[in-house]
Amino acid sequence: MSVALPVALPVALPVTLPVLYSFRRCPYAMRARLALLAGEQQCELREVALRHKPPEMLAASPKGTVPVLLTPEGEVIEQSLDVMLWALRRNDPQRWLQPTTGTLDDMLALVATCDIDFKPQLDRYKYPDRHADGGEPARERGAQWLRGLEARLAHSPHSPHPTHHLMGDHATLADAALMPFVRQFAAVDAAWFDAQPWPLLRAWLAGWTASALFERAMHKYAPWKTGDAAVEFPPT
Ligand SMILES: N[C@@H](CCC(=O)N[C@@H](CS)C(=O)NCC(=O)O)C(=O)O
Repeated sequence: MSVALPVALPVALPVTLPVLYSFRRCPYAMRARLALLAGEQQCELREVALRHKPPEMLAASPKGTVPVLLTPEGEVIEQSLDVMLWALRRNDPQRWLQPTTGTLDDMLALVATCDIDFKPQLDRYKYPDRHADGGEPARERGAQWLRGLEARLAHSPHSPHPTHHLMGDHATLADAALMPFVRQFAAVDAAWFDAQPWPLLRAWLAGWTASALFERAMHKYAPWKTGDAAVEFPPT
């Protein structure tokens, strides 16, 4: 007599997604979301209102800035650049970590100049009342750095497509990491920015802001609160 053995039925395991605390308009969070998109990493996105940071976020990352990524393994990644690297080291189909001009270290050094040198000038230019050396002097110091980007774009190999990138013949982490900050700088006084002799930088910025990738990165989410159903990023 044959005995029917119990058959193990496939069970759909609950998938624990990484959790991304994000703020739509934050340039650091934008760069993180761009890299999560490029790396095709699905997350649960929790939109943060900066005036009402969720206690869950502050418990995980008391410094209280976005973005913060909590991995299913329990890792807390609390710097935007580290979120980018986390996503792209898992999956990098567009070779964002493989510049064809310079190395990954050169790329990280360029991002550091954005965060350390350029961002303070952007803040001073954007909010002149909050800084003694704000306004036009800050704009000029920021412009100095932007001239460097224009020169980089001028030297980038761009055939067969007439598109220029910061670190070689394709877009990389550097372009995505810097773009949200250049975008903010350009928006402070668009007429002034458009009058500068930076055709390549303008085209680079326009290309990024018109891209489908950026549109997906800027999807709108309602602020998250405890108990809300999970919403996914990228949006489905
Ligand atoms: N070094 C951080 C900076 C992040 C940051 O400063 N984010 C801003 C928003 S754009 C923030 O969360 N500020 C806290 C606040 O405004 O309370 C990173 O790269 O992630």
